[in-house]
Amino acid sequence: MSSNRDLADRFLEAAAIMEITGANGFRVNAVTKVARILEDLPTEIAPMADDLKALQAIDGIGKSSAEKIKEFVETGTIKDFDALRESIPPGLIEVLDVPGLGPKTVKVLWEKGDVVDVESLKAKIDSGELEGIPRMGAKTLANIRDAIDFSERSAGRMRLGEALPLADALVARLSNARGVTRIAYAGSLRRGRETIGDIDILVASTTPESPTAALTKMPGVEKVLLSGETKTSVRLESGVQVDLRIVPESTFGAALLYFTGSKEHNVMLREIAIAKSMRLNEYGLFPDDGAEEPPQKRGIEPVASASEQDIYDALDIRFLPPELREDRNPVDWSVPEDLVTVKAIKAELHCHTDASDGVMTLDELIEQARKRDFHTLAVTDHSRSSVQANGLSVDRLLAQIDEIHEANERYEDITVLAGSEVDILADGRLDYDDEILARLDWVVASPHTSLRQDPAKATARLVKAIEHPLVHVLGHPTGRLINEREGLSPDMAELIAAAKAHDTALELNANPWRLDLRDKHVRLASTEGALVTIDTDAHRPADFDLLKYGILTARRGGLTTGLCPNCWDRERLRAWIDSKRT
Ligand code: DGT
Ligand code: CA
Ligand code: CA
Ligand code: ZN
Repeated sequence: MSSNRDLADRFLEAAAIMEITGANGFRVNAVTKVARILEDLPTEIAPMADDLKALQAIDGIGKSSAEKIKEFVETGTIKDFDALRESIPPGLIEVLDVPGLGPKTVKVLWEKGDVVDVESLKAKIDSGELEGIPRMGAKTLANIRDAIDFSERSAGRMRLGEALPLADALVARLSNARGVTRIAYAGSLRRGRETIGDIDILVASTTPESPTAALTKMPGVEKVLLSGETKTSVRLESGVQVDLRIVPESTFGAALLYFTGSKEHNVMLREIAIAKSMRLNEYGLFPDDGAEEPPQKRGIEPVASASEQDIYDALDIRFLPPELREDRNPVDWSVPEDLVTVKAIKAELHCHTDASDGVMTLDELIEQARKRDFHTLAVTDHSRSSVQANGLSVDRLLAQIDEIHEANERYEDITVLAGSEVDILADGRLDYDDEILARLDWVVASPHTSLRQDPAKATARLVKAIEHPLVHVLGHPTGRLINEREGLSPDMAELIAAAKAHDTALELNANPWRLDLRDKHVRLASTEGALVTIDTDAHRPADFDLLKYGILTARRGGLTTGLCPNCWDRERLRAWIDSKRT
C-alpha cells in the first residue's frame, strides 16, 4: 500500500534485471541505492514527487531517478523499467524470488542452461541437465532445489510482521465506516502465529452495507472474491485475502471466540459444552434442548455470548489468552498468571549502532531505550568476522567499550552495558579471544554463517557457545528467516538442557523475519526452566516496536516473566549478568 515500498520494489527489480542482462556494476549499484533510500525514507515520497528539484535534493537520487519516481507516482509505471522487463523471459523474474538465488546465478542459469522460469529450473535440476554448467556443482544445484521446495511449502502464508500492520490499518479504516460499533481482527493473526493464511476481521454494525463497501472499495483491493450480507472476502494487491464477517453486536464475544480459533480449540470448547449439557456456536453458549435446529434461530436466549470471558466463565474453565488457543490443551492445563507482556519488558539486550550495521549513533540508541523506560540497555555490535556488517576489529571494540562506559556515567536512569554480538564460527569457537570477551559486560553469541551445517555439527557448535563461561545468551539460535531460509536444525532439547545447566539464556529474537527461538522451542525452554531473553536486534529506531512480535511468540510458548531476564528489575538482571564475570 505504501508507494515508497512499491517504488523501492520496482527499483530493486530493475537493478536485478540490469545485473542479469550484464549492465555495468556501477549503474546497478546506483539503482539499488535509490531503492534503499526509498525504503528508509521516514515519510511518503508521493506528495513531493512532482517537484523534481526536491527529489534530487535527497542524497543519492539523481535526475534520472527523480524523473522515474515522478513518472511512477503520476502514471503507476516506469516505461524504462517496463522495457527492461521485456528484455528477459517473463518467468525469469520469479526465478529471482527463489531464496538464495541472486542475479548473477540467474544469469548463468538462463544463458548457459536455458532456464526461463521456476518450472524449467526444477525440471532441469531433476534431469541433471544443469550439471557441469559453470559454478553449478551438484551441491549448489541440490541447495537450489531445496530452496524451491521450501518456498513452495510456505507459499501463500504471509509473515506476521507484514500481516499485523495491514490488519491494524484495515481495522482503523473500517472502524470509521458508518454504523460500526465493534471491530476486531481474529484468526491466526490474533493468536500471533508466525505466518498467517488470511486476515479475518469481525465487525458489528447497525448498517452492515457501510463497512462492507468500505472494504470492497478500498484502494489496494485487487479483487472482490465474495460479497454477501454477512461475509465479504477480498484479495489485496499484496496477495493476501481478507475475510470480513458482519456479526450481531450482542453476540460479538461468541463470534470473536469462534473466529479466533484455532479450530482445535473450538472443538475442545464444544466438547466441554456438550459435557455440561450445553451447545456452543458462533452465536453463543446455549442450553442444549436436544432440538435439531440451531437455538439462535428459535429465539432461545444464550447462557453467555457478549464476551469471551463470559463464555469461559459459563463453561467453568479459565480464560485462555488467544496466543494459547493453538492446541487441544486439556481443560486442567494450567495457564500461567505472569505470562510476559510488552509492558513487562524493561531492558533491551541486543541492538546495533552505526559502528557496525545499525543507523543509530550510541546516543540515539540510548534515547530510544530511555523513551521506553528501560532500565538497562546492552549495545551489541557485530564482531570482526561479520565483514559485510562492518563488524568491529579488536581495536575498534576496545575503543567502543570505553565510549559506552563513558556514556553510562552520564545517565542515572539507565544502565548502558558494553556488549557484543559475537559470531559463533562454524566449529563453535567465538570470534574474539576470551581475554577480549572478559572485558565486555555482556556477550550475545550468534551463528551467522555455515547455516546449512548438518544437525549434529550444529548442535555441537551451539552447545559449545552456550557452555562458554563468558557468554550470556545464544542469539537467534537457528539463524532461520521465515519463508526465506531454513537455518540450522540443532537438537533443541540438547541446547535447552545445556542452557539450563550453564545458566545461559536462549534468545527469542523479536524481528518478525526471525522469531527465533520459535514458539514451540520457547515452550520447551519454559517447561525445562531455561532462561529466554526477548530482544529486538534493533538496527534503526522503529525496530524497537518489533518487540510485540517477540511477545506474541513468547506467550505462545507460555514464557513467564520469571524466566525472562528482560523483565527482571535492574539489580536482579545485573547480578545475573555479573555472575558470568567472576
Ligand atoms: P490461517 O488463516 O490459515 O492462518 O488460520 P486461521 O486459524 O485464521 O483459520 P481460518 O482463517 O480458516 O478461520 C478462522 C477461524 O475460524 C479458525 O481459527 C477457527 C474458525 N473456523 C473456521 N473453520 C472452522 C471449522 O470448520 N470448524 C471450527 N470449529 N472452527 C472453524
Ligand atoms: Ca485466518
Ligand atoms: Ca479466514
Ligand atoms: Zn545477528
